[in-house]
Amino acid sequence: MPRLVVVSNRVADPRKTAAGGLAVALAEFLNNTGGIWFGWSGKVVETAAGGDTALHTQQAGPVKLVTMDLNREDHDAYYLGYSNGVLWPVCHYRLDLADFETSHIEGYRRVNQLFARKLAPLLQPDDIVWVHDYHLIPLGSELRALGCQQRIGFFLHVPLPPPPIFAAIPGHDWLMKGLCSYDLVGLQSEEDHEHFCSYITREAHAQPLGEGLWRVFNRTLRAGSFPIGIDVEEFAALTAAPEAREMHERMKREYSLRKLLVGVDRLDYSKGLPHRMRAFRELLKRYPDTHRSATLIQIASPSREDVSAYTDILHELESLCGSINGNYGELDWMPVRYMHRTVARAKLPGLYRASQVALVTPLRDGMNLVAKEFIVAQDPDDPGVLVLSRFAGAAEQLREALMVNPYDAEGTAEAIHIALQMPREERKERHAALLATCKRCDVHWWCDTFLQSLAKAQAQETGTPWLRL
Ligand code: GDG
Repeated sequence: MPRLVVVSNRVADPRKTAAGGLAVALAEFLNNTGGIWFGWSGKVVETAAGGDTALHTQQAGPVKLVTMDLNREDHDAYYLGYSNGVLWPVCHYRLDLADFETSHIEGYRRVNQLFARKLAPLLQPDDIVWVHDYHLIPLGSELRALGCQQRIGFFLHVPLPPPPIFAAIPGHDWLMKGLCSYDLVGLQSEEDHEHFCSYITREAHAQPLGEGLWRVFNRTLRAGSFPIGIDVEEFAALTAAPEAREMHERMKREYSLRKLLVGVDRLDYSKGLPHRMRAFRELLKRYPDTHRSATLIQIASPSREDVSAYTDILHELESLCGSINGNYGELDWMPVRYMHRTVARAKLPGLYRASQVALVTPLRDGMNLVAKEFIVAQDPDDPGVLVLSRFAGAAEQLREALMVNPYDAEGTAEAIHIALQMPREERKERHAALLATCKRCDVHWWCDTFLQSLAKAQAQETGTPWLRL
C-alpha cells in the first residue's frame, strides 16, 4: 500500500481527540501507511525572509508529523497578506475586502517554494501526496519543478467563485495553472466544480476527455466534487458522553419554558452573523408570540483577530445583539445570548441537542460542518430543525433542511418561524433523511472517494492499473 503524505497549513496530532473529524479520518490512512503530515509549526521566528528555518519531526504512533517554522516577513505575506487577505475574501465572493498588495503574492510564492524544498527530500517514489486548501495552491507545481512525479492531489476547503470573480485576482492565471499541475483537484460542491470547469474552458482552452478528466496546460488532470463530511460515529459518541449529556440537561433545565435556537460559528464575515441577527430581529418584530418564548444562543468563536475586517464584524455583531436585547428584552428574558468565546468541543453536542432550531446561515461557505454536527447530535425521536443557507456547500446535500437566502431577512424570519412551529412528525421525517445523508457521506467516505479518485486519475494517464487503497 503506498504511503500517504498529507500537506496542510497546520498539522493536527491525530491522537488528540480535540483534533476533530478531518484529523481522525486522515489518521486512518496515515496510520495504515506509516505516512507523513507536513505543515507549518504555527511558530513565527525572527530570521531573514526566504531563509531556511528548522524542521521539527515528531512521531505520533506510526505517523510522522513534520513541521517547519516561518520567519515574520514570510508569515505576514503568505498567511496574513495573501492567504487570508486575498484568497479567503475572494473565494467567499468578497472582492471588496481583498487587499491586492503585490508583495503578498511574492511571499505566498516564496513560502510555497520553501514548503516544496523541505518536503521533496522526504518523499518516496510511490508516495501519494494530498495537499489541502487555499494556502498551498502552488505547492503542486513547485514540487513538479523539483522533479517530483508522485501522484499529487489537492482539495479546496473553501468555495471556488465563478470565473469573473476569480479572474479579478492579479495573477489568477498563475494560480489556476498551479491548480492544474495536480493529478486531481477536489472541490466541495458541484457548483464549485462547475466554476472550475468553466474557468479552465474559457481562460485556458481546456479539452474535456470525459469522466472528469481534462487536457489542459499540456497535461491531463481529473477534477470533481467531494463534499466533506464529519466523523458521524465519533460525533455520536461525543453526544452520548457525560460532558455533552450534562450540558444537554443543564440547558433543558435552564430553558424549560422557552425554545432554544443555536448558532455556532467562527467569527468570520463569511458566516453571515449580522444578517442572521437582523433576521432574528425581524422574527421578533413580526411574531410577538416569540417574545419570551424564543432565545437565540450565538457562539462566535474568536478567529484571525489581527485582520481588520474581523474587528469590524465583531463590533457590528455586538452592536446588533445589544440593540435587540435593549429593544425586545424583558427583566426575565434576553432574546440573544451571544458569546465571543470558544466552547469546549465536548459540550457542543449537548448544546445542539437542547436546541429546537439551528441557524446555519453563511453568506458563502465551502461546506459548513456545524450543519452536519447539529443533525448527528439530535434525538431522532424529537429532533430540532436545521435552517440552512442556500449558499453553504452543505445545501447541495442537505436538501431536507429549511433552505433560506441569508440576504433576505424577512424570508429568513419566516423560515425560522416555520421551524419553531414544525410538527414533530415532519421534524422526524426531515431529520431521518438528513441523518442518512450525513452517515452515507461521512468523512471516511470523503477520504476514500478522494484517494480512490486520485489513484484512478494518474492510472488513466500512465496506463497503470487502478490502485487499491
Ligand atoms: C472550512 C470551510 C468547510 C466552531 N466554534 C467552535 C467550534 N467550532 C467548530 C465547529 C466545526 C468547525 O469548528 C467549523 O467548521 P465549518 O465547516 O463551519 O467552518 P470553517 O472553520 O470555516 O472551515 C468550511 C470546512 O473548512 C471543512 O472543509 O466546511 O466551509 O470554511 O467543527 O464545531 N468548536 C469548538 N468550540 C467552538 O466555539 N470546540
